[in-house]
Amino acid sequence: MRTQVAIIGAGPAGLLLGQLLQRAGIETVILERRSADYVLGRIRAGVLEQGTVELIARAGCDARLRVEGLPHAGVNLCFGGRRHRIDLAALTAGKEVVVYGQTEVTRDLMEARAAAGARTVYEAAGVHLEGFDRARPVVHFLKGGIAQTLECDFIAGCDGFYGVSRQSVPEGALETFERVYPFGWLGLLADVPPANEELIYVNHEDGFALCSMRSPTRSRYYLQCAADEKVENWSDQRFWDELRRRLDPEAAAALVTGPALEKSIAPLRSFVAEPLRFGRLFLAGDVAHIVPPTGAKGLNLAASDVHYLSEALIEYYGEGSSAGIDAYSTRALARVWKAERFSWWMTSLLHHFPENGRFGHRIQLAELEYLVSSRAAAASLAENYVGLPF
Ligand code: FAS
Ligand code: PHB
Repeated sequence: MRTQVAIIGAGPAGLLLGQLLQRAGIETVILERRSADYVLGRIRAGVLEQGTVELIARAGCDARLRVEGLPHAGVNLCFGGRRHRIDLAALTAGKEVVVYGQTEVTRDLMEARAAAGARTVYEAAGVHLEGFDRARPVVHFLKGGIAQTLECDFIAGCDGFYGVSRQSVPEGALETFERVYPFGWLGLLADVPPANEELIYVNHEDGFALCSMRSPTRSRYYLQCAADEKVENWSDQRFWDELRRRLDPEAAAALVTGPALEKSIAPLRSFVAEPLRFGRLFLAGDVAHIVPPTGAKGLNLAASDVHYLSEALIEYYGEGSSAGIDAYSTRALARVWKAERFSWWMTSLLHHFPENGRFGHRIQLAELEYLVSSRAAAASLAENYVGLPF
């Protein structure tokens, strides 16, 4: 088998890159370890930056997003039992975010890829990368127990934090930076109307909470929990009671409860691997960086990398120039680190850190009061939340 760009991973990064390249006439093959249903079954991100929406549109996959996506011109901060709205649109000359689940983005991209007849090999096992430090990289894998070989010009490692691509980089060629947070997020998905039409981020002395949604009839909620917490310890009722306790009175009164469709705990970490290019291997998405979801940046950063990498590869094949691929790592990382900072800052501001004591909690409250009383401070939060320019 031969192609121009071999993509490892059919998550948002791999699928979006594949779609942008195929529309530019560049042939790709995606190798995905899991089944399509398994990939679609993972409940993850929910908020798209305007730049991500524009990229999905450039990929020709925004039809359903335009109809079902929920544009949000504001976001709410709740602390001391009071809720304050940050007017994103007013503070960013009209920019908004769109609430549209990662599952739906992935589904739209999968369907577009299949309709274009582009090849995705699901349940590809034992992926092994070879020769990306030379002109003719090769990817080996098993399909149905049969050994296969994919020759290509370039490999895009889009296989997530636990993927094989970053692990394939020679020892010492990679530098990593990491911060692991002493808590996790217990998430619950339910077919109940949202407690509020916009998101609410809560700083409560017993822990962070977030009210989000997937549609006017499907809600997504999160509670800060211990890093070693077990989801089995949380009945639906316990979750709803604790969430109600952390919300402001109006949201608590508006909270509609119901049976959980999904309940899971995600660990929180900040992580960056540098650089993002090794000869003819490029890293894009969670394979290269992880952010705590407090800033709603994970999926959007995957799209950011894909913006730069797709442009670079289209320039290479279209104009024979390697300027873009030579600059990819530096350009992508410049935006990655700004989103890492914002995600770390939102996490530090909104979560309960027992080790920081009462003084630490008062500093958080002082910063929150400053944010909701200073246009300059609110504008800084707003321009990062809607997404800095590419
Ligand atoms: P992904 O991990 O989505 O996709 C990588 C793909 O590669 C997967 O399909 C995997 O099966 C495949 N793969 C792995 N190893 C392979 C191999 N060896 N061979 C072939 N394929 C392989 N972001 C937010 O913005 N908001 C959130 O609320 C949020 N919640 C999250 C909750 C959890 C539990 C997790 C893990 C992440 C969350 N994220 C959130 C971040 C998430 O949305 C990621 O940023 C996003 O999925 C990144 O997309 P990809 O880079 O494509 O990686
Ligand atoms: C979500 O809807 O899953 C979501 C929204 C905003 C975040 C994190 C997760 O910051």
